[in-house]
Amino acid sequence: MTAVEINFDGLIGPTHNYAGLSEGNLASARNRDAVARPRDAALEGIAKMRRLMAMGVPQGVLPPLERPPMAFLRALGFVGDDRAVWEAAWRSEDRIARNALAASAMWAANAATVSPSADCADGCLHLSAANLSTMLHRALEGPATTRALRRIFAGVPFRVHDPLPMQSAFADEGAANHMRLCAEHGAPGVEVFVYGRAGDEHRSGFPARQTLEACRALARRHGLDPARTVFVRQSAAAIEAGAFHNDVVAVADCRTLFFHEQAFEDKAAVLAEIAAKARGLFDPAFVEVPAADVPLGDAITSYLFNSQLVTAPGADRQVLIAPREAQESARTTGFVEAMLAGNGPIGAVEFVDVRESMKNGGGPACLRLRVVAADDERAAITPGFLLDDARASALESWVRTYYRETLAPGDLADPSLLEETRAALDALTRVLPLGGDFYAFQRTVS
Ligand code: SUG
Repeated sequence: MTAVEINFDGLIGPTHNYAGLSEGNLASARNRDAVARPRDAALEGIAKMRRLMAMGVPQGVLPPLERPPMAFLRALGFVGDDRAVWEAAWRSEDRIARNALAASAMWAANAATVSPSADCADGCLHLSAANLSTMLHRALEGPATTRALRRIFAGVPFRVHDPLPMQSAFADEGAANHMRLCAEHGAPGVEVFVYGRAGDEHRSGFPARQTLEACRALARRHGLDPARTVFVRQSAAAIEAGAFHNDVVAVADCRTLFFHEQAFEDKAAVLAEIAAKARGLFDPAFVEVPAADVPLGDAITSYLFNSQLVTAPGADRQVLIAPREAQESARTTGFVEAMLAGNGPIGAVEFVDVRESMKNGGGPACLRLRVVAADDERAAITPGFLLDDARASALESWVRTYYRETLAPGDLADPSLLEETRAALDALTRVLPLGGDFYAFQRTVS
């Protein structure tokens, strides 16, 4: 069956700012309290979507979530009208208020884990929204993300699952810790789940945000065949060096796994298991980046692996869509030049500018959720969430109308930001087919 890979990018929301919320994410810590540029951020994101469309790769969009989520603040005992709730939250719990304002739903690779129908026992395309339970600001995303996914994937061929239970034993960060290898998108694949800890394990150091139990539960829900499913432990060294998700040190597409030598705890066992489970389906192509060429620290600063690895229609070698920052590291560029000059599966690198997202630890790959859809499934996606030139232009003019140019820490408590954000999101529900009741503020009268 023919199938295409569609990248659904998170549209960067109007409250994009740098709050230093993610322990273990070095960029987020480094840029804490920097002045953010929400308008540039959103336009950079749309420009990246346009680049992919120009390569012939279909592109979709996920809406930003409502920030702050008022129900969360009210559950913490803040009362009054929305303005009073917001002001009271800032007066007594400013860190909680900053968590409530995060535009982190932009990182769509953490929205869900997706298994194409070719891998699932019931022949449906399964999506499990992530619970993102490790970080407070991200733990607020799951229910609204599920709602968005149900609007987009509303048809018969789809199964959208709620996030896993919020307990630490089931910590799940979605597709950022999931890879799929296959002969071609529509063929059965080998799904690789990467975890940082067991559910009951207490590690020291930076948090491991994905558990083995969560991975197993996702595989069960999706009806994956154990003969084509691999569970891999991420190396502790990678987590300690700042790889808070697997997609900071590895990326896969079709037959190719592009990874850092120190990405996995037991590399030899991982490669052997993938090769064994792929037997009869395809020959995997392992492209390993040795630590001697690109030390882990350089890989994480340059974000080389947080690239989109793309098989473009008609191209004979794959393209890596890398962040501009990868050009700034001599060791990374040295490796990339040598790789392109060889005759491996990756034949080109294109650099994109997503600097505003990068400063919070989100590269090109973080901004997209990949959905492999067979022809009938693609046709069943709610029209209007797939981009064409006209809709991309409509989103750009929406951003130019509603977004602030800059957002500094001192601007965040301003209740007019709350009102502006609502006006923006309300207008968005007329650009994307979200309906007039998608956001909570549209459903409640305060
Ligand atoms: O979860 N940053 C995000 C970046 C997510 C990147 N995603 C992937 N690797 N797939 C995170 O750490 C920082 C927000 C702040 O500090 O304001 C943040 O949430």
